[in-house]
Amino acid sequence: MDYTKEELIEAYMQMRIIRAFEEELHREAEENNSFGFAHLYAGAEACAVGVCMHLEPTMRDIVASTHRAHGHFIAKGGDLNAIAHEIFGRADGSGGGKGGTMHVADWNVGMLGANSIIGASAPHALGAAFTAKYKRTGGVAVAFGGDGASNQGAVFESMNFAKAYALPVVFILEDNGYAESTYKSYTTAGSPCERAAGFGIPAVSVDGADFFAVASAAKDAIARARNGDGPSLIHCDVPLFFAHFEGDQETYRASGEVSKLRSDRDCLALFRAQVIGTGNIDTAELDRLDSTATQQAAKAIATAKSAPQPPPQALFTNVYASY
Ligand SMILES: Cc1ncc(C[n+]2csc(CCOP(=O)(O)OP(=O)(O)O)c2C)c(N)n1
Ligand SMILES: [Mg+2]
Repeated sequence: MDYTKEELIEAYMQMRIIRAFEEELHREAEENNSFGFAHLYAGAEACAVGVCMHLEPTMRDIVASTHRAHGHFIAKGGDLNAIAHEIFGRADGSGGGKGGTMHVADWNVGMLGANSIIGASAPHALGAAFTAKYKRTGGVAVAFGGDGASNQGAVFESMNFAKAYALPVVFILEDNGYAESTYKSYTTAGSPCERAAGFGIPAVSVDGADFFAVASAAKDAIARARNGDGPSLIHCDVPLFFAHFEGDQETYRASGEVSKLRSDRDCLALFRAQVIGTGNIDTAELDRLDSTATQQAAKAIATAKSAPQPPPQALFTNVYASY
């Protein structure tokens, strides 16, 4: 294996924390402990972690995210308590509790932010990549986006500009098959890699539930960007374990579809199967990480739920940017 034991443990722990956090949020939503209009990331953890493990947790390397952002935030090094507080609208949240689930961001670690405009992560990352090149920081920008987002014009404009200017940007297409309730065969022509090839952008398609496949493709793409060799695209086929949004009745899913995805395409189970037997890590060690992650996620959410909300005066701060 190309990774040290420490790297593997850290990757597994991050994936497990994202999963435990999302499962816990789902329970909260089912109990009507509302935290806004939320889109859970569970199922795609290998994508966020396999990519972000090659990035610095600083503003030098940027991640521009989507409406399904919790996994990207945590994988980029964002603090679990800060995101839990933000989601529940508490003063100690990463955005002072004023943004919530669809606006989680932490510029200290290079998490530019979630955003609810589908496809907007591509031009956001493009801008960050342009800055990195112009200022010669050596930084890389990553745009996460969904299969629905991949049909937006802004994404194509960004790919064109990125290639024309050889910008250090990597487009990660998290393809869960759906844009809201619509399956991709109703909306999408051609293939993501062929579209990228049209711009001369190197592209590869991987199993997004396979941490090692994502990590290896991301390592190459990020190295290419850092070396001045321009943009790349990675198409990751990912399962979506929850509905499009919390509260959605999922009438568009076939019966048994989600349980089959959970049993056949769980990145955590796959990771376990891949590392156990290599002599590097044993089951008991991973079990311990599972229970630590579950406790940490539950604690972060319980603490956030009883934490103070922002004071009324906070309405008047952070309204305008100052330069
Ligand atoms: C520009 C724009 N158009 C439409 C929407 C409404 N919308 C919200 S999520 C979504 C589907 C996005 O699908 P995809 O990019 O595949 O992401 P996923 O939810 O599957 O992770 C749409 C169309 C929006 N938020 N922004
Ligand atoms: Mg999708």
